[in-house]
Amino acid sequence: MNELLEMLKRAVMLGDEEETVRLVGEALHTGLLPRTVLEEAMMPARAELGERFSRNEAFIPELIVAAMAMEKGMEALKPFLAGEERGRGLVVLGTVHGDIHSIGKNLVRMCLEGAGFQVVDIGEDVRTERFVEAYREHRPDILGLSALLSSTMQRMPEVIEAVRAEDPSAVIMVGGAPVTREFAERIGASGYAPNAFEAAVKARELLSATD
Ligand code: B1M
Repeated sequence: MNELLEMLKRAVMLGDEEETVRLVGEALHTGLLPRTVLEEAMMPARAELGERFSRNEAFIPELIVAAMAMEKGMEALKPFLAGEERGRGLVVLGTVHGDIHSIGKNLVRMCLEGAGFQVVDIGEDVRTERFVEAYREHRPDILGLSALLSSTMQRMPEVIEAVRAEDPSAVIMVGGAPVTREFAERIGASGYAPNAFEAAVKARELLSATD
């Protein structure tokens, strides 16, 4: 890998926001394409950290500081990304009613943005009617529902039913610690992802399936 990209990847993984922004600028200045910076430094940083997390070699605070550095890097990169990279698809994302956990949902948002999706984050403790309203307003390619409590995940089927009453072909992805693939299938979600990195992979898959 290009030495600069390697340094950028390391800066993201260490959560060094200042160095991340500086290296994004330097990489672009040396003529590297924004997409190369994204796909060969920033996304691999997140992927590697995600793998370390799965192996219990990295922990939540590291994921959070890396996600923050990633966000700063994305801010610096976004103006240079062509429409193609930003326009992979639109996702409306929120945590269901009664649930104020935001960290996982925010990581999902960052990973989706990192993968080129435009994301409208409608926040936490989002009532079913608000999901329907946001769906109507934005007509997203994917609606993303997050839940961290075994009690609040029971809201997901209600949201799916209400949104599908609005648009029977709505593509809805669900996730969050207590949510399982089996649960997602049972409630009729279009897709499920166990973590933020997989959410971006799944979102791409869902969109290529509807092309
Ligand atoms: Co809460 N909490 N909490 N909490 N909290 C848990 C979730 C819990 C497991 C702790 C425990 O008991 N061991 C437990 C839930 C038990 C259950 O129901 N199964 C719990 C509880 C009980 C509660 C309260 C009820 C406590 C109380 O008041 N008695 C209360 C509920 C408040 C409410 O929501 N109404 C509560 C409150 C809080 C805080 C406010 C203090 C704080 C939230 C701060 C915030 O988010 N702004 C908090 C926290 C931090 C946690 C723990 C410690 C960490 C959660 C987290 O951020 N994980 C958690 C215990 C734990 O996990 N060790 C716990 C890190 C994050 C990166 O992972 O959120 O799983 P996660 O997200 C992942 C994946 O799930 C996935 O990708 C993410 C990134 O890889 N994912 C998706 C998430 N959404 C997705 C959507 C997708 C796809 C993938 O597609 C759309």
